[in-house]
Amino acid sequence: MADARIVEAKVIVTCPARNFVTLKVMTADGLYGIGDGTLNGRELAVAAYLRDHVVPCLIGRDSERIEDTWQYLYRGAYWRRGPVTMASISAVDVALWDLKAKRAQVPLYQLLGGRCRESVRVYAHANGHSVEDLIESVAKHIELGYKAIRVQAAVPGVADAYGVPHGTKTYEPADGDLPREETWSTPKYLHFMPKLMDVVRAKFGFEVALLHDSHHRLTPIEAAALGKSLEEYQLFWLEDLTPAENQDGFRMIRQHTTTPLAVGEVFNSVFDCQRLIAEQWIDYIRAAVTHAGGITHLRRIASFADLYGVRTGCHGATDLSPVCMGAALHFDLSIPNFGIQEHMPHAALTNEVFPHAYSYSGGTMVPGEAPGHGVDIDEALAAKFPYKRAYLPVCRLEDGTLHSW
Ligand code: CS2
Ligand code: MG
Repeated sequence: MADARIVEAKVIVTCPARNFVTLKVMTADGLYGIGDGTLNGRELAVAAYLRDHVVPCLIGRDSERIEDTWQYLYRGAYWRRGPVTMASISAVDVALWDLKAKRAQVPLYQLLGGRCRESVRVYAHANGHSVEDLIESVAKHIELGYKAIRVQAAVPGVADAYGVPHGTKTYEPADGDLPREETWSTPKYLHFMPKLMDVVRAKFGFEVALLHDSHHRLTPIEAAALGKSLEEYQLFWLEDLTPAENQDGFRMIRQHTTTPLAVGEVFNSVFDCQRLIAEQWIDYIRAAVTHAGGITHLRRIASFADLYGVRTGCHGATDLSPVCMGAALHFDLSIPNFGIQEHMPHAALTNEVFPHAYSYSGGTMVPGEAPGHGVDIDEALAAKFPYKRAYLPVCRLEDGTLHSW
């Protein structure tokens, strides 16, 4: 008889090219499942929350009771929501789904209702220090088979545009031992964006889907103006136009533009997007498995969004570990209202520490057929890369005012 009681849970913090927090949950019958709890720039807070407050509650619990464990950690903590809590709950939730699917010896998507599609459409990141660089980067990604591409370029006269690497390194924003300070100008950006999209569409036509991320830097009326000025370029979406703490901010954007809107990579609960979805102010919800309470809660968000014709577009930056990517692909495959999945490939070293069954080809990904979510951690290798403090940058306007990064 399988004994699914949890006997041990380990928090593994490792830095193979960047920091990751992984939870490994072991059961009495010798199986284990793993979950991602990485919160970029605040990793050790999640590690401590898990180690000091969550792990003691897991020992002896029945790992098969996923929903009950979710409720226990969410309602049972009294203090609800917040990125640290929800990333911790997610790490547990994904580890338990992994365990359940391994015990059933099926790939996770089978437990989530089976496949709704053959593969998962993904989008890549193209960027450039100049328009010419960006064009080159888009061309390279088209060659790699991507049918959907996010475009970010340096803005003339602006010291640091979001999404463009410093120097020749691959783009990885959390690169400072202390937060690097960047400088930003919204008027210059708003002036430049239609010119940029004009060049990209002239060069590549309208077949490739184009996306763009404003990274929370605009006010609602500036966002509305941007959406309107880009309508003729028929973007797949404009992302994070304005900070979404005030969900009603999106009402104004929606009144002015038909450019599709995506938001939600920093959300950690359905309550962060309840009005955005119910009022149909957005088209894509970007919440991620790791930050929005795991598969259990993300499914709830997706089901709610489906009622209002809102589709998913899960965050998939490199600060979400391969464990998150694996889990996300099973989720993407299994829900009716899937939209697109972000794909920012991990460094080779990250992939070595997290061997995985998922794969990319021709603009799509599949999670693979391995039992569970199909992602593992090589603990011996992970131990060779200790945590290294790294912060995301902060952003200031040209007059020194602190702005949203
Ligand atoms: C970005 C992220 O992928 C995206 O859309 O907004 O790269 C984001 O900046 C990082 O995940 C922050 O940790
Ligand atoms: Mg983003």
